[in-house]
Amino acid sequence: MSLSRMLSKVTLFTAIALLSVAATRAPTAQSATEIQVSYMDKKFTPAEISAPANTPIVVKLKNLDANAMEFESKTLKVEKVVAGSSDATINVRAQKPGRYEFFDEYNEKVARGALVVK
Ligand SMILES: [Cu+2]
Repeated sequence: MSLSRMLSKVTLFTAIALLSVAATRAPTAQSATEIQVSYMDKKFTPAEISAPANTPIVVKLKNLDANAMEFESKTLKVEKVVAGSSDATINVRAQKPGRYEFFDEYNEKVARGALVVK
């Protein structure tokens, strides 16, 4: 195949890939599920939260503790430092059904919770 033919194939392939990305993102216009969680004394309340599958999730986190904490989840791919006595909004992408653990990275062993997506 000539180089120019190859390049046009690559361009076409890229265009198709971009279009399919746009197509899969479009239905995400559905409204997000908002969940309130508070944090104090190395505990999340509630420690287990749930959300419907395939819907973006917004975690409204209230750090009631005087110390900063870091909300983190490896499986949800989020992390956010939240100053003491302040609020934060954590945007989580739409997820498949499953159980996703989160924790305060500063107190990872004890300060843990989970998001159950059904
Ligand atoms: Cu971290």
